[in-house]
Amino acid sequence: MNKKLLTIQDISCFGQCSLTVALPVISACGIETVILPSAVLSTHTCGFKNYTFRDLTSDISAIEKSWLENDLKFDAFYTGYVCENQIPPILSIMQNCAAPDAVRIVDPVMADAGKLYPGFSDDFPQKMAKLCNGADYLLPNLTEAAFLLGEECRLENYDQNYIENTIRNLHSLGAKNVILTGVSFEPDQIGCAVSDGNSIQYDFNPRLKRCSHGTGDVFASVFAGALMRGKSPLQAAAIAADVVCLSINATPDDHWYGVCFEQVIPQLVELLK
Ligand code: PXL
Repeated sequence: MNKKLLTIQDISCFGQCSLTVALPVISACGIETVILPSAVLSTHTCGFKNYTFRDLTSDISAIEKSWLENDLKFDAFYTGYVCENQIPPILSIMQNCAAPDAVRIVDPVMADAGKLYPGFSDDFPQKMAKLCNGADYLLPNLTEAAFLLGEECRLENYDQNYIENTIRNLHSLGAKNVILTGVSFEPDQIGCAVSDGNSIQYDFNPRLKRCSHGTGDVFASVFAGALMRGKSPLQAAAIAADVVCLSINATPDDHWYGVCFEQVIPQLVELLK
């Protein structure tokens, strides 16, 4: 049967992130992609000035009601950038609109490089932690992991012990599998750690000079699509990391606000074969 994935995150009209990445990427993976916009912004919030922000929290319950009345159910949920008061209504949709054995993929989008994104209050990470409880796949970067755990953020000079401790603590929030991104033990390599709660496997790629906005959304979207196509979590993470590297390499140096993932959709399709 045709699998349906519901993704819940914002529409940043301009900026190559969130739904403008997730919808094309997951569709290219051959998965029917249903969207629920958490907010509509003129641009994303990092580096643009005077962005508009329409919070769509008050629409969510009515959308859920409509879906329930039409008996619409989803095989997977993938959440990204959501607003302060959306965790309870999102948990309600994930409970009430789930097909049997539906999986929950949670990317706790809220921070990077040691800082919360503009507009999130200091208690947002605690709210986000509630969405992580019950996630089948939790995909934080190192900064988000530290915020979720209420710990000091360490972005360098850490060892494997620190990473594996962090992963154990993330499982304690109630996540079944943890995919921790931005992990680096060597200056010229970066990658992710994939844990099922028993063992941890790593996937590394060469570190590229440029670090770009939107790469987390490309990673999570490819991961979600590849997983739905039957790849293992480690395979899905490795394909996602490859697509991120290809996207960065396809992006001109002066293109600062996102990555040109559109250029590498043919390679994504190949990697899924
Ligand atoms: O790429 C993550 C993201 C998603 N949505 C919005 C953002 C960001 C990161 O800055 O601002 C609105």
